[in-house]
This record gives sequence, structure tokens and C-alpha cells, in this order.
Amino acid sequence: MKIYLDGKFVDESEAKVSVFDHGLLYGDGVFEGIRLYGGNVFRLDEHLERLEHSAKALMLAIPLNRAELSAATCETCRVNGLSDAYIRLVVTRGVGDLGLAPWLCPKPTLFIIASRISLYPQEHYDNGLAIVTVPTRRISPAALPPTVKSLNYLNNILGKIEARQFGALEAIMLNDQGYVAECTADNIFAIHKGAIMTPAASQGALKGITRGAVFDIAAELGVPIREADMTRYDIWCADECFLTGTGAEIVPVSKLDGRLIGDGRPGTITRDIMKAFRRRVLVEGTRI
Ligand code: PXG
Repeated sequence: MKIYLDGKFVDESEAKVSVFDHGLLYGDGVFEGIRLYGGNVFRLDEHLERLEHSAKALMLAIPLNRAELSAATCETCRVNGLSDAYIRLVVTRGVGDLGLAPWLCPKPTLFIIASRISLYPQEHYDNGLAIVTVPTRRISPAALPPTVKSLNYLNNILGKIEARQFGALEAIMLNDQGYVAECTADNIFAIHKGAIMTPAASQGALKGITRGAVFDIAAELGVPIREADMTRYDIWCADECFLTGTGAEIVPVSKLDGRLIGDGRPGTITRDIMKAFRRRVLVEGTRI
């Protein structure tokens, strides 16, 4: 596998960053997870815009402009002969000394990995996924805006560890007010009487690219969709529930905290959205 690292393609065995890189020392950096479907990179421009916004929030200067980032991403897929892949684009603060000071890191590190993806096991797409609510709260926007897709994932990792302890693959994280924010690596949606609701970014949700695609699909299908303040009650008592993420795509939820959602089977609106999403990923996107 060839990795794009600071302007060059290097073999994965040579793709190394320094122990003095602040991405490693402090989690000082940003990233994107992107998908390549049948030779098309899904919503590449939106991913790059989110990367730029994340970097701007951290006052981190990305070494490449949008067109150059786009070209490097596509080239990484091409040199590895991939037509379906998971792409990880990472920009770190770069090498510095052992102090926090980002201004002492002269050159950001940029690397792009294009590799295989492992989704949830197929049975969960067919039958739904049982999720739980974990005690760890989503980081407050007052501490670090959750809209920044940074290399600091410890908050979500604690949530993921707790989910596993409860025997679940994914979990709801509440915000510090007790409202539903999102899952550890996925956005969440509930459907009541034919209308879809999802937490707003202001409640601690990442502005997911897949989430954005669901808004477009709902408009196409004529299904009402809105952002709302949601408690767990809104999910326990929903007719349908599903999660979205670049890795997960769209996965139906069958149970939350031991309570069946609806009749416990993936609902019709969820299945329609899953089908529409499958169609879109093959036709939308940037040809590599
Ligand atoms: N919330 C969080 C906290 C995320 O990390 C999403 C929502 C969904 O956003 P997108 O833009 O992907 O629809 C994410 C995305 C991984 C992995 O390796 C995680 C994500 C994406 C891709 C891979 O676990 N998280």
C-alpha cells in the first residue's frame, strides 16, 4: 500500500511520523474519513470543506489548497488501484518541541491513507443494531466545539469502551444537559409518524456528511425532516431509528437500552433511505 505523506507517495512500511509530531503528543490535528464507491469519491468537496473549517478553528494552516487536496486524495486511490475504499486524510500540527506551543511547529504533517473498510456485520443492516446510552457525556461546545473533527477522540473512545462493556457496538452520548447529541462515531435520527428528527450541531452533533445526504434524500422522498432537541424518550418511543456515518453508512437501530424501537424491525422509511443512499453513492461523487 502506498501512502501520501507530505507530498510524496511512500510505501506503508516507510510511512512514519516523528514522535515529536504534535498530532501524537497532543492530539493537535484534524482529519476526515471519506469513502470511494465504484471509483467515485463521495461528497469529496464537502469533506474537504469540513476539514478546512476544522483546521481554521484550530488555526492550523493546511499545506494544500482545495484543488490540491482533492487531487492528492484521488491520486492516493489511483496509485493503490482502488475503486472502493475508505480514505483517511489527516493534517497534524507537525513536529515541534515538548511544549504545547503550536507556533513552534513550523510545518504541518499531511498524510492520506486509502484502504479497505470494515462495516458493521451485515446482520445489523438486515435486522437492526441494538445500542445503549453510555454515561460519558459528549464534550461540551464550551470546551471544544464537537463540530471540529479533531484528533482528540478520547471522549468518543470512552463512550465506545462503555458501549462494549454493555455488549453494544455503538452508543448514544448525551450532552451535558442530558439531550441526545449523537453516537460515538455516527449521527442519530428518529422517525415519528412519518417525520424524521435529528439533534442539531448545537446539541453536540458533528455535522456529518452522511447526515447531510439524509437531508437531501428525505427531500427527494418527500419525507419531512428537521433538527430538534431530543431526549432518550424521543428514541425509546420512536417508530423507527437509524444511525449514519461514513463508515457505517445507514444502519437501522432495533433497540435502545433494552427497549424495542417500533416493532424492533428496520422500518419502511429507514429502508427507503438506505436504498436511496445506495443509489446515490454510485452516481454522486468525484471520479478519481
Ligand atoms: N459523529 C462523529 C463523532 C463522527 O466521528 C460522524 C458523526 C458521522 O459523520 P460522517 O461525516 O462520517 O457522516 C462521525 C464520523 C471510524 C470512522 O474509523 C468514524 C467516522 C467516520 C469514518 C470512520 O470509526 N466518524
